[in-house]
Amino acid sequence: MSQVHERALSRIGFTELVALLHQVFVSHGTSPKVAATLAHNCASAERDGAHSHGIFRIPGYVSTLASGWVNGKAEPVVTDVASGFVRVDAGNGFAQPALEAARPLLVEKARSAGIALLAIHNSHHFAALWPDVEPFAEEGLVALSVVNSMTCVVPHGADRPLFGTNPIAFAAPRADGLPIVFDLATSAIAHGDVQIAARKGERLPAGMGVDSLGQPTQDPKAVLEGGALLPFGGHKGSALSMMVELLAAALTGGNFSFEFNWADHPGARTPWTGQLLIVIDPGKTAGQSFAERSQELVRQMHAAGLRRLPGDRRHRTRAQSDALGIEVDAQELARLRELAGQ
Ligand code: NDP
Ligand code: PYC
Repeated sequence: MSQVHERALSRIGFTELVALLHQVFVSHGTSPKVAATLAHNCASAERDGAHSHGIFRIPGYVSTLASGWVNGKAEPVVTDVASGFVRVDAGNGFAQPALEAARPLLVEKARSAGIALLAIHNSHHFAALWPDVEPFAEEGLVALSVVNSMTCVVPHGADRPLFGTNPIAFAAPRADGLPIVFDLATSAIAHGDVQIAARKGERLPAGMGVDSLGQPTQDPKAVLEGGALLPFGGHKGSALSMMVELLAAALTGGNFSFEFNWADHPGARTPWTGQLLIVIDPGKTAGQSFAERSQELVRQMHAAGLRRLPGDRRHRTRAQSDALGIEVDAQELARLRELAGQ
């Protein structure tokens, strides 16, 4: 007989959740400025139902800060490298405050040159990637970002893990609607979702991972304990993951996913790598405006029968959260209050 465990759920407003998470981060060693950025990022993911990178990640942030692996008070150093190239040394801190520090210069360059690149290195990214690109599209720009993570993916045709789960996120404005945004791991499944499946006692879909002997498995624990993930789409996803390593690490000056060693920092969970953003001003496009062209593409996709665009589910969940409050597990919320010292 299967047992169903009922979870008690609570609701919390976005502003209240941001304030609670801010307190958690500050209590565990970040500066108030870094806390503000991370709290907003994490609460946004929870609000949008991006559960693998919402409050589920808080224990990982806390244990990482306690381990001394990351500098929660780092001050990013922004360098104006060339007409279309901005570099940030995140100072062994989080990537999002580095992006925030470089953002005004990046946008100024993108608007004047038509395109600009931001290379962040010496950084830790432990979050969803769409919050990094969506705001650019909200102000009429096209943005693409890649970040590499930690070795846990076997390149297609290889024998052992090397790549990270290496997500790619893209955002573009459109004339009559929310920006078009997608954000996807280049592994068949995000590492966070494997952890969630293991915690819930659920099996993975077929074709996502292998066990410690390299044999296909649908047991998330076998993947996490000595096993590995596979790229999505065989050689195609593997090539994209390789591209992410090159752009996010080699081009930025950050670590490849296999280059850092956190063994001396028990509790460390945040990959110490790099992140690349490319921002384009579509105002330079010839002919009809880009936003009208992207609207036309969406119209044709819907006319072809498409019901769900990437981002639709997230925005539906966001609307629900805005109307009713963000739905969170009551136990997890109580744990957050404890971590905040409340
Ligand atoms: P998903 O596979 O859940 O979704 C990928 C994208 O496809 C999303 O934009 C999603 O939109 C869209 N989508 C999903 N299903 C459909 C569908 N049926 N029809 C149309 N569109 C669809 O994401 P992943 O599991 O690959 O990644 C989850 C998160 O993990 C990402 O935010 C990623 O950035 C993060 N991550 C972060 C890493 C890091 O190092 N920081 C490493 C790896 C992953 P929607 O959101 O609306 O569902
Ligand atoms: O879910 O794969 C993932 C991930 C890695 C680093 C942060 N998230």
